[in-house]
Amino acid sequence: MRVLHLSDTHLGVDRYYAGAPPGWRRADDHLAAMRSALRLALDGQVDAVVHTGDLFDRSLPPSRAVSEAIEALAAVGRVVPTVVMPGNHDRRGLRQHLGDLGPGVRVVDEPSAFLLGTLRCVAIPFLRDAVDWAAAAALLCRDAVDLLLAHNAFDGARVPGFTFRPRPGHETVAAADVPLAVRDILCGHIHTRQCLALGHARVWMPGSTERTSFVERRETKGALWYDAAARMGRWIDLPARPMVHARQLSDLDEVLPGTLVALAPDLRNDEVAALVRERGGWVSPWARATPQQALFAR
Ligand SMILES: [Mn+2]
Repeated sequence: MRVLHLSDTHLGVDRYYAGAPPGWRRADDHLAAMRSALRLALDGQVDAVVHTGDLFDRSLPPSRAVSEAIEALAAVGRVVPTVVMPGNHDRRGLRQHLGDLGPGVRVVDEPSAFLLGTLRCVAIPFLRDAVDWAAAAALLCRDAVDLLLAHNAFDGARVPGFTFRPRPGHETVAAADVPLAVRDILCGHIHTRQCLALGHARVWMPGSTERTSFVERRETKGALWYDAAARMGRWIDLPARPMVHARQLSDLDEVLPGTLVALAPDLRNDEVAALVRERGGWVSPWARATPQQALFAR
């Protein structure tokens, strides 16, 4: 069976970009990224879809994001069996938002074991303490398991400037917490794409489908195409919003249309504003307050 694995779509991001053109929403980027990942399933290139959490950016998502998620998941569920589970951002669970999406979509709010097509799957939604994670895994993986679905950090997972390591009371799962029956783990949570060798298991992390912050500006975004029979995975690259950190005015020369730009605090506001106006972009009036806030050059 061929599985499309996507994660961390963070639908409904509603950060406010002051100065943006009317109707411009960063949430549209996240929706477009999820739709382009799911297109592979709609085009018949896989036999199942798994979404491993942080479907929404917030535990109480905007109603528009909920209806967009329902539409996208129901459509893919009519084509192939689909599983979706909560991440730490969906901490109130997903069923209350998604309701019943039909027989093709399984919404997993609690640790559970089930068949996905012919695959024996165990799904463990985000748990705050690795001790609870290990207990749930031990309980559910007593028999043979083809795939484990997770939304926790694992020992050795990396994001820019940080490597996750287990410690008491922490969410990071150690190799010893993974039952021996488990070989491949499809995991969300970590927004940086990577495949981690963890004792007898491998942890596949496709990362977020869209950049959620400037920390991710150098990362390629997309999904994972996983062949369960061959136990082989392949990264799928998909377009994401370009992001650039501008430290000097000349850095803006290289900026492609559609780029979100974070400005170094010492850049002169009037010079930046003139340049952006010339290019038909916009500057957030509080673009200078923190490096996270941006201008958008179209
Ligand atoms: Mn996330």
